[in-house]
Amino acid sequence: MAKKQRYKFCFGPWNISEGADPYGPPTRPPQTFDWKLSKLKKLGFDAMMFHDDDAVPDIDGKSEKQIRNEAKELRRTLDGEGVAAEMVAPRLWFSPMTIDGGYTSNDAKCRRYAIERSLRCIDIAKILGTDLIVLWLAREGTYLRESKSGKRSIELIVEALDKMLAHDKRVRIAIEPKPNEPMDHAYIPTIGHALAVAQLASDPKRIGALIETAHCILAGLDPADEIEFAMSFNKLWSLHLNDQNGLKFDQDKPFGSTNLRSAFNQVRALERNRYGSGGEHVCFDVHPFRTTKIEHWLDHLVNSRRTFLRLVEKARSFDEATARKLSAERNYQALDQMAIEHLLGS
Ligand code: GLO
Ligand code: MG
Repeated sequence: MAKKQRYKFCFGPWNISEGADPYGPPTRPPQTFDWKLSKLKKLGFDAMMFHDDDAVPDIDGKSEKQIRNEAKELRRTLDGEGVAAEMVAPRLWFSPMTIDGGYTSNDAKCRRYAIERSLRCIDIAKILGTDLIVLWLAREGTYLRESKSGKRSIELIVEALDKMLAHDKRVRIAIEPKPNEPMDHAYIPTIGHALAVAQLASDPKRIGALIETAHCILAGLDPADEIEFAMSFNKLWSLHLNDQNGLKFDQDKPFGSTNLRSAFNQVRALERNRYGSGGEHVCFDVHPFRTTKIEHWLDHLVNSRRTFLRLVEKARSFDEATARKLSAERNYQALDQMAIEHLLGS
């Protein structure tokens, strides 16, 4: 395995999913949170990602005090297992209050709900010992172009970010862009948009990004370039590795499942720029195939981590000097074959 392993790995409880899709019911029974947590360390993972209501179920019906108490209880459980909380994300796409979006809803009451919920999410994160909030802005976009104003929506997103930044002086917000699904178009579709919006906020230093492989591909962009773009600004604070076959629904396939060469280049980008040296985690936002049997339920996580570590070896043993020489000679044909041979092995 890799000679010096600096990577820390994590997944979320939603990554051990039951196989439901818009056309059919679950194919596996739900597993308890405690079961998922008990597996985490054994599989070689260090931390868990949380939605606010993964941490405090039925959060909307609970008082601030109840929310804090339950978060404290979870913190004790996590400490007992030696598992860290990587981040907490407000789930702003489930409630009847977020049907038309959260921060950009056309209904002021719903916008207030979204902000309040985000502030509670920050309280939970603090109790769980992380300063990182992830915003996947699922419904901040339009189904219908005439229904919202693009400029007003950005103002509303910035207002929400500012309220969150003011709520806790230490909190950092990583925006997870995705161009579509569930919306036709999202207002923050790429890392470039996320980092541009950060500049409008009251404290741009505390707004960064999370890159997900599948989301880059859905935007028609190269995940390795997106990684290097964010890292040029020191803004890559988290990472959702997975895979995606072309422009369709978000597939969340195991890392490297569709395009091994692209997976190699993502890992090479992380290696070159020392991702993880500031404590950042490698998270796998992957799902089991719908066909997966109960006894193989965790294999997509184990396999993604294994593929990642094997690609770390491939990145470290890639002949960078020869690659530089071939690039200088503009012999891209030879460089292409060299990359292919390297991945194929001897
Ligand atoms: C969906 C997203 C989702 C987020 C998660 C954390 O497309 O990738 O899984 O990563 O909700 O906010
Ligand atoms: Mg994700």
